[in-house]
Amino acid sequence: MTPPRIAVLTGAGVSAGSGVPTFRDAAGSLWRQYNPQDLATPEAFQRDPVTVWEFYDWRRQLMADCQPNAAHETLAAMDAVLPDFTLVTQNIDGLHPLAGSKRILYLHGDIWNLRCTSCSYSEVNRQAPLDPLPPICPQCGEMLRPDVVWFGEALDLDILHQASVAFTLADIALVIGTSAVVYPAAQLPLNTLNRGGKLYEFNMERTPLSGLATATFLGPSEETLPRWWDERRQAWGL
Ligand code: BJW
Ligand code: ZN
Repeated sequence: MTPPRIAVLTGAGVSAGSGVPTFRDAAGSLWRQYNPQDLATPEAFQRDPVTVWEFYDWRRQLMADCQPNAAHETLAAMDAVLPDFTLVTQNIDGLHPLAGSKRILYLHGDIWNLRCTSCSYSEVNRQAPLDPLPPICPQCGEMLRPDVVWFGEALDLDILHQASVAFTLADIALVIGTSAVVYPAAQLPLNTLNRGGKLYEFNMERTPLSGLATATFLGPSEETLPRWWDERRQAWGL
């Protein structure tokens, strides 16, 4: 049997089991403690770059100690055996490549990349904590910023287009650990549904997508996803 074409959208919940804080759900999640307008917008960075950098430096230190969990590992295993497979992630934590995933589209950037606010300089940088803070561009002396997409900023159009095509062509969309409230990411799985494909959701709770989903598997994705894949893999002879 030919394996189906699969497109996956992941969010912060896929890394929750690895100890990375989510944004919107539990008591300890980031936006319960901090106001996104003060920390994750270009205006906030312009107003107070030091505070914004301290927030990102703290998260880099926290993420540096985190390891991929069984959900990341399952996605890497799927990447290795499925001929038509695309992983689209909203996460900036770098745990998908660490688990071994190869075909990854990063919608909201990567916290381990820094880029200049003035010239075209960018670098991969895993130093945590950063020193100096804010970091300075070695090419022009201006400030570097985290290479992430803040509210009100445009996503990379080429990456968004590739993600859109993958979900449109997919037979199955997997939506894992996202509250599905941030756009345009949240609308990607609708492309699969609109073309007659199936949507499977893996989350601790129901989301705005649950009513449309073919099935929602409630529980930690580090448990539900490996189980789902084990059953399918055998049925598809993989
Ligand atoms: C588990 C679990 C476990 C827990 N197992 N599950 C249309 C309508 C309304 C507004 C807009 C719209 N279009 C655009 C907007 C504006 C805005 C937006 O969406 N606002 C809404 C919030 C209302 N969007 C933008 O500004 C975007 N830009 C844009 O649209 O520009 C126009 C343009 C587009 C395209 C081309 C050209 C131009 C940019 C959005 C950038 C988002 N940035 C952030 C910060 C990144 C950097 C950083 O990390 O600091 O991205 S915000 C934050 O939210 C982060 C995340 O990627 C994103 C999504 O969050 P996610 O991943 O869903 O996490 P949570 O915490 O919300 O949910 C976790 C889930 O996991 C929960 O459901 C739990 O239950 C679950 N869970 N443990 C499984 N173990
Ligand atoms: Zn520069």
